[in-house]
Amino acid sequence: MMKNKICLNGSNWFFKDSKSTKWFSASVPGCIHTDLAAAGKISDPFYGTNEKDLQWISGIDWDYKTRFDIADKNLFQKDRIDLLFEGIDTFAQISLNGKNLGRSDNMFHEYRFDVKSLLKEKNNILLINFKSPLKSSKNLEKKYGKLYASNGDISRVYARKAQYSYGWDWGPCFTTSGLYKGVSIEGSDNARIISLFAQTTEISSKKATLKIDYEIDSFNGSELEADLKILFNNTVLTTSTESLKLQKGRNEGSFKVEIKDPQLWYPNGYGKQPLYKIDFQLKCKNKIIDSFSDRFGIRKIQVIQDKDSVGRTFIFEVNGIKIFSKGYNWIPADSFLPNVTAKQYKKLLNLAKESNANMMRIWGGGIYEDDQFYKTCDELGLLVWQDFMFACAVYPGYKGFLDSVTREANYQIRRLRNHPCIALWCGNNENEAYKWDGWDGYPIGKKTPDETIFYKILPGLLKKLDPATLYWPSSPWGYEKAYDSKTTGDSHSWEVWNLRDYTAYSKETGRFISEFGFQSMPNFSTIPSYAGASERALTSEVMENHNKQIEGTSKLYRHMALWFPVTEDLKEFVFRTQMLQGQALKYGIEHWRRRKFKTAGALIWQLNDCWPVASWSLVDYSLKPKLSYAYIKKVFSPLLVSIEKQENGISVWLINDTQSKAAGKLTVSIKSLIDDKVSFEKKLNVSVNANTSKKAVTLKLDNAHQSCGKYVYAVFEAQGRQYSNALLFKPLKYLRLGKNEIKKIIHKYSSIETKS
Ligand code: BMA
Repeated sequence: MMKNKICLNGSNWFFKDSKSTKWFSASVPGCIHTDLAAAGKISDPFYGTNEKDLQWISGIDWDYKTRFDIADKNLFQKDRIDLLFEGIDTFAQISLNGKNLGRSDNMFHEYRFDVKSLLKEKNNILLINFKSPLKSSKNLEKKYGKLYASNGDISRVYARKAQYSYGWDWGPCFTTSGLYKGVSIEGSDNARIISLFAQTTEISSKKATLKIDYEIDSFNGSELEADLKILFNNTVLTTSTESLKLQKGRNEGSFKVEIKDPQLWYPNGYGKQPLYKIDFQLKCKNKIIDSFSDRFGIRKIQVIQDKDSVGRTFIFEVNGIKIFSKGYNWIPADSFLPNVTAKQYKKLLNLAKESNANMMRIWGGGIYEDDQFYKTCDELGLLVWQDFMFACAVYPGYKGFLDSVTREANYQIRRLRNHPCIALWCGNNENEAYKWDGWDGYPIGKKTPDETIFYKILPGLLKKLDPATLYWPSSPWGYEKAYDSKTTGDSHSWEVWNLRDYTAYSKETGRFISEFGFQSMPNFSTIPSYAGASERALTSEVMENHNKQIEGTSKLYRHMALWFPVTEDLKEFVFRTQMLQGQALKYGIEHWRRRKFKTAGALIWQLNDCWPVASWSLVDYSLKPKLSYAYIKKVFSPLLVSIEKQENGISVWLINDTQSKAAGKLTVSIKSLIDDKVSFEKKLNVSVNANTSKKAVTLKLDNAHQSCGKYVYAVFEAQGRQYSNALLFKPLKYLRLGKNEIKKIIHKYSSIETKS
């Protein structure tokens, strides 16, 4: 009776160019670019300028096929037999045994086809004909009209497909096709569980009340038995059994469950991440016909938006504790999605956690991430700011598009809402910039065709499917000024990297900085993976192709020239850009952490890369952290001592994200980088209350103490540990030293800054 599931992923897949007759061996989950490379038909897409020569791949149609037998004869007795695709990228025509099943045009939801009348015991042929994604989106653009988009071909807005695959300012243009997730045959009797949602409605120290919502598709309207169990550490805590009188079709209902002495889930740095398990079984005459298991956490997450003298706060609060959100923006971990393994997700997210982060933002130009991503965030205590997949554009508003988005959101919200890490749903990335900031010449103030999506469809679905989690229409967004308000909502801080020196972060007073970033080179050891020996010069075509921002390389030079002598030595260039990235981000983060909770979050753009490239990432494509990562780990520390430059001296601040008061000895000294001489020293006893920041002392310093080569060094000794920080008075480029000596001093200062 139990549901049969036959997995069709595996080795028996083939692919070909639709016009040819010769098939090649393919892998599924598959992607045309990686399959072509594995078959030896193209060379490494990431190497040199190969990207430019491989654009033809997304301009033509491709076929994937598999041949399979059904060994389990019982399957044919099932009431219903479905062919299930967990993810099709993107425009495809699907047929089984020569019969057309239907089309796909959205990679963000599953596709299910009834195949009961078509399936045979032997020699089933499943064929998927992928239409060129580029031609498909351009055809839709021709039909419905040109819209607006920055990054990639503008027609991308018509494709419900990962937008970065059309090219981004950190990623190549590989507009992929393929089956990037599971494919299976599923046979069921009587009914199928569509979804289950474990929602905490009330928490006290003694008990938590849960509302468990279920949705069931009944094929024949029979009466079934439902068993629900809640487990913790493999021990059954509660069991409920009910008889369900189901109508034919979709049925909804809920259970109320109480859990005694609930163990609450906390973000990293604030407590543990206990996970409960829910088991739901549907039975017919005591035989299980379908079952569903998931994990969930008990926690209450709110975003405090109280009115204050400037506007409104924007503070995540978990189980009553105000959180300063520290973390990263996340982009897909590869241009070719099937390449990303569970190990990679774990490695990258562990690096985020190890750097004292507590939040990840899944940015809207990528994908709703793989289950592994959310499971790992649940385990590590990383809150997730989840964008819906729309970025930097004006999207269409015709009915077919809105229906597709509705199906997608319905599917994704159900898939993700049990994860305790999900902290906020956000409509899109930077789309409001068109209406409010006139991006790409869009008429300011003019209604955009996609408003129904962000102001009606998505909030409407969430109200029903995940009412306790805040829906935020866009990032950045504010009430009075919808795009990038500095007084309410979240803000993206890009003036520094694009236009100004990093000290300009001190002017940025946003309430929650959901993006800010500073570029650097990838690690020196990563460069040979894309540049041959003769190409390893900064201005070579290959190196420039591996910095996708317009004038990105020249911005690296410009920022370097503000602080260091500019070097042509590649290894040293890598070092100095990564050091500067660390210094710049540290400068911004310290400023925002000092403002705690006037500013209540700092999410760095970006944690990771999708190929080897010079970008804003902290960990490059080889999964090796950059030097800048060490800066972040230190500046994200729950207890931080921070030095702020003043007109005639300095102030030293203490920032405490822990839940207890910290008291200890503060030593502030002025040292010389050249001879290590101490020209000034002050010791004092200081303290800072739990979850606050405080200016501990202001010191006047005369000019002699502030000359080039001198730096302030502050050490706070508390809770049996030392917390140190350093600040330079003048850029090291002013030191009148030979090339090698200045290099030594730069490296020396970097190790002082990163030493924990
Ligand atoms: C942001 C993002 C991305 C972009 C990044 C760097 O605003 O939303 O679209 O890649 O800036 O320019």
